[in-house]
Amino acid sequence: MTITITAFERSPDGGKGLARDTRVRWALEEVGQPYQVRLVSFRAMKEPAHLALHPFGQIPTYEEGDLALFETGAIVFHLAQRHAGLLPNDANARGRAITWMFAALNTIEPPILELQTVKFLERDKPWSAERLPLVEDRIRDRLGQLAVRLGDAAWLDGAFSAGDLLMVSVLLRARPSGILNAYPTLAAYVARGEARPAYKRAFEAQLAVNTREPSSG
Ligand SMILES: N[C@@H](CCC(=O)N[C@@H](CS)C(=O)NCC(=O)O)C(=O)O
Repeated sequence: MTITITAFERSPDGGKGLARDTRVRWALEEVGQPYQVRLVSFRAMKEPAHLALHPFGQIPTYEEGDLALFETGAIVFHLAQRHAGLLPNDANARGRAITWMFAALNTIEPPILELQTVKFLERDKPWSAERLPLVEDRIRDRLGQLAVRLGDAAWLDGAFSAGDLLMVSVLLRARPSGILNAYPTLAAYVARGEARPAYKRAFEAQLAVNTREPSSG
């Protein structure tokens, strides 16, 4: 069955791989599933056809036959459940890998997103300069704790899993701020994720979209 995901027609990051279709592309590459991409403009994302797939008018979405999903955590989990390569077979190890998926999205990603909000959406507010260090400290607290848990291991719990895929994806969004560099083991962990052939294919695919010449038609 053909898998179709949606992605930005032009990502605001210009192809740095920070838009969330990259993590879905990465998961698809890890499990060896071919996929098609439907590119959507910001305007189209808010129109009824896209809202029927994604109630919040965002990307990415995932369609496979009569199944339509949104939320990257759900999409990655769906792929990991159906295909080998992203979740261990042992029930307890699987539970722990799923725990890391939630930790990435529920515990690590929120303060990182908050930083983007402060920097880009709230920078003209009079309280923005005061709020910035507070949000940065919240990120540092979490990254410090995560670095302690990772220790000198390659991945968070044994073999690479969907938990690592989401954690690396989330940490990548903190890299532009420079905060990640203060945690060399986490920076190395992210680099290990980026070195995976499946990540490279996913990154190149989204880059190709974002660096192509605009069509004249
Ligand atoms: N929690 C959602 C977040 C989706 C999301 O924020 N998508 C961004 C792109 S990375 C988006 O579509 N932004 C445009 C908008 O919200 O209008 C997920 O993980 O899928």
